[in-house]
Order: sequence, then C-alpha cells, then structure tokens
Amino acid sequence: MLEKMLQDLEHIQEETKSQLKKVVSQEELNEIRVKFLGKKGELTAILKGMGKLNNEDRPKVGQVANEIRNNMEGFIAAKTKELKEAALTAQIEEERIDISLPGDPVALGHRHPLTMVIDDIKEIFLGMGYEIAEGPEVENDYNNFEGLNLPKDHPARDMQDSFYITENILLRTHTSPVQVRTMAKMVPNYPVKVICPGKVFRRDDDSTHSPMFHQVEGLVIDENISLADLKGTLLTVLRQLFGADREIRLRPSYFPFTEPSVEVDISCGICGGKGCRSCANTGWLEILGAGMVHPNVLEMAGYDSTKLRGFAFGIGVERVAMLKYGIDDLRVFFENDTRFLNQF
Ligand code: 2NM
Repeated sequence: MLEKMLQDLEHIQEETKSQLKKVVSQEELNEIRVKFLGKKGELTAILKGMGKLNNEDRPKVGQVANEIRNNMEGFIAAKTKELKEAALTAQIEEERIDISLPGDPVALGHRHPLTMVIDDIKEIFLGMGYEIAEGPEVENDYNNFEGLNLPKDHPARDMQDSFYITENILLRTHTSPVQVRTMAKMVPNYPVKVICPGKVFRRDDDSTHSPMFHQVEGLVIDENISLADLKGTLLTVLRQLFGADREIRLRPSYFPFTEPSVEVDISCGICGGKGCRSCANTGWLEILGAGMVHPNVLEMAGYDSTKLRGFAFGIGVERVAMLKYGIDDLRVFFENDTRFLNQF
C-alpha cells in the first residue's frame, strides 16, 4: 500500500514534468495544473487513499506528497515564467522598429520667388546704408494720399482704383504711406535713408495687374540731394539686381509726390540694347518710377524744403521678378502651383 502510493506520487511528478515540456500556451499550462493539482486532480485522487494507511505510514506519505506538490508547483511556476518571457520576446520582435529603413521624405519648400526678389533688393540697399521700414496695409487717407500731395479731388484717388474700408480708411495703394510715417517720426532729423517693402492693393485684375502686388519704395532726404544722386543710386542697385552690363535711362514723367518725376528704363537683357521682340525693338524695358520729392510733401512732413531735398522711387516687385525670370503672366505668382514655384 505504502509503496504503491509513493510510486504513484513519483509517477505523477514525472508525468507533470514531461507533459509540461510540450506546453506552448498559458491555456495548456492551466489544463495541466487542473489535471494534476486541481481539487479533482490526480494528486487529490492519490491522497484519497491515505485513509487506508496505518498511522505509521500516513505521515510519511503526507510528507512526500507535500514535497511532490511543492515540486510540481515549482515546475508550473517555472513554465509560467518561461511562457511569459517567450511572449514578451515575441512581442518585442514583432514591434521592432527597423532603424535602417529610410524615412518618409519631407517635401522641402523654399522662399517664394517674390520673396527672393524682395530679399535681394533689401540686401542691396542694406549694403548702401539704408534702413528698412514697414507699416500697416490698412491706412488712413492722410498717409496714403493727402500727405503725398494728393488732395481730395485728385484723379489718382479715384474710388475705382482703391479698396475702401470707410471713407477715411483704405487698403494702401502704394507703400508711400510708410515714407510719410517715417518722415513724421524722424522730423526734424536727417538724413533719412529708408526703403519700404510690402504689399499694396489696387482694383485691377488682368495678366499684368493683380489686386494685390508688392512694392519696394525708397526715400532719401538730406542737404544737396540731386537727381544725379537718384540716377547713380538706381544704376548701382539695378546693376546689382540684373547684372553689371546693364544701362539705365531716365524719361520725364509725372507723379503728384515728385517734381521732377521720371520713368526709369533698363537696357534689355536679351538683346543688350540693340532691340528685339521682348523689348518691342526699343532696347529698353520700363522698370520703375522715381523723382525728386515734391516740396509740398517735405513741408507737410515738417521739413524745410528750402534747406533739404529728397529723392524717392518705387519698384514693382512682380515686374522685376517677371523680367529677371522671363515670366509673362503675373498671376502665376499667386496661384501657388508648386510646379511653377519649384522652378526657382
Ligand atoms: C514712386 C515714384 C516716384 C515716392 C515718393 C514718396 C514720398 F513719400 F517721398 F513722397 N514715396 N514714394 C515715389 C516717387 C514712388 O513709385 C512709382
């Protein structure tokens, strides 16, 4: 009886050990635990026979049974740990990030061609000692018109040409109000040497006009400023912008805020001034407007026009970019088609 029970106990221990070897899942492991150690399991079944043992043998079997239960629990615990570790290893393997894989390419943007031209112009003027001034795009009547010698009945103030917010407030039609603000801030100090880049707005819309476009205007006020200073400055700037081989010419023109006023042409970069299709056989391309600041403008700002003079100019950024890059329709700048923009 005793021998038989000890053998049986030894047997279920060995049986547990060997069956555990084949276990690959937590479910199978639980089945084995129930089968050998459960309330209705094999160990319990063997121990039911203990009642038939004599008083001497019972404690021996009890002691061996305890040892064997501990061993079996130990095997199961070890297997549990093994399964958990295997599961974790599998999970880590599954989630592993292959750091050698190339990443998703980031589409790199770049400056807009108009920004490139504005930056070029700024750089040139900064190199000549100018300061850069900026101002609001929504302006009052005085800064946009009145202070620039454009009285209330002047045709350049036509409602057709401007976007009005109220009778007295409008989207600036040029960056000149920034020069007016600069003069108001500086007066009576001089010299004034500023450029004012920015967006301007006019009620125009076709292949050469956009309701929003960009200007860089400039203003110099000092003693003894002459038209020669203006011409020399513009020649220097335009040669840096378009190439050292370019010439310029000044033609008489009219602006309310300058007297005299000029249109500035640059020699054609395609034919070198001989005349070709792109310059309508003239050899010249119109590039900007300029002039000597009207004494009324200086006086309204508080400067003594008998002591000081100034020159001013206005460059259309889109026009410069179109000439520089050979673009014939200004609207492409604002359509944001990356096939166009990526060419620069
Ligand atoms: C132009 C042409 C000529 C100009 C004049 C002034 C100011 F404020 F001094 F009066 N600012 N900008 C000016 C002169 C602008 O643009 C074609």
